[in-house]
Amino acid sequence: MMAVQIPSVTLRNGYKMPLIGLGTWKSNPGEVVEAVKNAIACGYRHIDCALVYGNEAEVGAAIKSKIEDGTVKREDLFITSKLWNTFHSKTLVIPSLKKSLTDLGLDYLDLYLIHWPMGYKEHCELFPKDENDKFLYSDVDYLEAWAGIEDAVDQGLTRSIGLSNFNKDQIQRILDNCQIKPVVNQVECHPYLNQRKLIDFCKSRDIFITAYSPLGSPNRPWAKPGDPLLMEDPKIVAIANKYEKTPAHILLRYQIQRGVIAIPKSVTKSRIESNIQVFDFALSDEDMKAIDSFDCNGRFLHLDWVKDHKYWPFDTEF
Ligand code: NAP
Ligand code: SBI
Repeated sequence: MMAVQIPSVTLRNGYKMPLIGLGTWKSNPGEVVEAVKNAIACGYRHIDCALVYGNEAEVGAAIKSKIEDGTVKREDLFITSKLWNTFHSKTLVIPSLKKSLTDLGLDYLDLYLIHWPMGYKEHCELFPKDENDKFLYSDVDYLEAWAGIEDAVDQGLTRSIGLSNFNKDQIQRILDNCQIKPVVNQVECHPYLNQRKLIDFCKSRDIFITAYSPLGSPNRPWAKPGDPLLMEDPKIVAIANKYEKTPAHILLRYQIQRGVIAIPKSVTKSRIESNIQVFDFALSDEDMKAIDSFDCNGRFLHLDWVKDHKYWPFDTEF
């Protein structure tokens, strides 16, 4: 098997970020080691991680193994992690980042993101809730978390920093108050929620969009029978048949062709290998426009169970 060469974008600080990365949310510790090893073997160089996924130690073991067997060097890889919502206080940022580094077995990250603008109650479990199962919040301002994350750059713990799940007003507030600008905003993005306006806003500010749930996150824990399945949408299937590709290929090609980085998750060897077979064909302008037209504000990760948090990001147009 020939490893695929995955193209990169160049971030505002000169570092390169591969256009496709492996997602790791819901990848069980018992399956993610093989998944990451298989991914690196077939050409992935970008892995999307987070402390809250509970599997960074296993991702780290796989990275170590592929460095030790000579497949890659550390500097060939682009490793992202994310600051969880219970660690937004400035004093908690660096210790939390160091926990991710220790688990991943790394001495620096390529990219560290604020996972969500909302803070949750600190010094608790990762999902602090009261006796009625209602989330407990902190009102720590995400600007404080950003200041902590900037210190991490100064200390050499991460090369780049960015945001996740921030709306345009929250991004602008960061830009108006920062010392170091974010290079990326990672958000849900696929044909049902194509994020055209947020992409244009970010592009004008030199911020790349990373598309999470690019395949529609069919295994999200709250999926219900009868919910729409993006990969089975007849309009996507028809385009896939026309190009003799799979629906996943069409969804991933759509993103990279519009300059958006995509991080499909899989623990299945054949799908991990297949999901990077998107650099040998192009969608026509008409098909790109057709896919654009499937937008229906179809958000799968709305987190409306925390919609009364003052920083819940989804109460604006974009
Ligand atoms: P996704 O990548 O859209 O979908 C993953 C699902 O699709 C898995 O069930 C996977 O199954 C299946 N799949 C993968 N390739 C396939 C193919 N070629 N054909 C058919 N099925 C396929 O969903 P996601 O995990 O929500 O999003 C991707 C990544 O984005 C996450 O893993 C995480 O790293 C990141 N993310 C970030 C945030 C954030 O708040 N920043 C939120 C959500 C996600 P198998 O694994 O069983 O193969
Ligand atoms: C988790 F580890 C647990 C729940 C959960 O729900 C929202 C989406 C999310 C997240 O915050 N980032 C993800 O990749 N998935 C998540 C993660």
